[in-house]
Amino acid sequence: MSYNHILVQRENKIVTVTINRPKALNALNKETIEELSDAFSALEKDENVRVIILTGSGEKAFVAGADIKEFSDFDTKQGEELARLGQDKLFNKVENLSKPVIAAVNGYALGGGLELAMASHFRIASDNAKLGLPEVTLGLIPGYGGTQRLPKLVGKGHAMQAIMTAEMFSAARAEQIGLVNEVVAQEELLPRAQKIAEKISRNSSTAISKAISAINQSDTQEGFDAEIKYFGELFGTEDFKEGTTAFMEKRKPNF
Ligand code: DAK
Repeated sequence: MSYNHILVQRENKIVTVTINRPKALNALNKETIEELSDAFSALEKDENVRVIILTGSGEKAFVAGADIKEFSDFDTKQGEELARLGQDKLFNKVENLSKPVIAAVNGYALGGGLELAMASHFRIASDNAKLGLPEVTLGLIPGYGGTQRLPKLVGKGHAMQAIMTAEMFSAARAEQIGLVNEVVAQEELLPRAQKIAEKISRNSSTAISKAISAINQSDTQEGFDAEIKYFGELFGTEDFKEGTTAFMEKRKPNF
């Protein structure tokens, strides 16, 4: 499928998905959400893809939120329907993807943009990034999982303050409270993301997919059961044989 609002670029087994509406600071309109949903489904199925980097086009924004011009005349029903559809089609899909998704936050990550970064498996940011959930300034609350994912990442107190004040975090502050893992200079952002992705891609993709699923259940009792089940299952995989054999033969594994 060809896309109007996103770019999908491949380098070996690492794919970079770039949200490409720089004139609107990469705001997420319905079509962009559909395209991202389609691209993530295709990448999930593609056996030649190991890791996905998600970023925004230009030097100013990762994603400056949901497209305000598009939802400004929605009513109650449309709001709820679209929040549910967006969460299922994109945000939950990204979070539960069996392949790692790294958000490379290259500027503003606001509202739906920060929610998309938070749905990704982890985040690194450029030093000019600004992150926040300004929905209450529009008379809304975060509608793409922000009230649920932000407290898990930064704790309830920081999440309450961020959502109530609608203030933006600097990249340094975001790193301090655990919202992003690392901050680098803007020109270093994609090379750094690529380097992390390469490191991940040398490990067992089967094991990584189980780890993602287990970690995603980490705040439930089922998480412990899932870990036990996956752990057992992995003993029956080719990757387990290759990993342990390589260790014994004092060589690097070839997954
Ligand atoms: N939507 C649409 N256009 C946007 C946009 C957005 N979120 N953010 C920026 N733009 C557009 C601007 O309108 C401007 O377009 P033109 O006027 O040139 O046509 C262009 O991008 C450049 O923006 P600025 O001229 O404003 O650039 P500045 O550097 O001066 O300011 C800024 C950058 C990021 C501080 C500012 O653009 C800004 O405050 N943007 C809005 C941030 C924001 O409030 N984002 C929305 C958060 S709320 C829903 C589910 C979820 C949500 C909504 C509904 N349903 C299920 C229905 C989520 C809502 C949110 O994300």
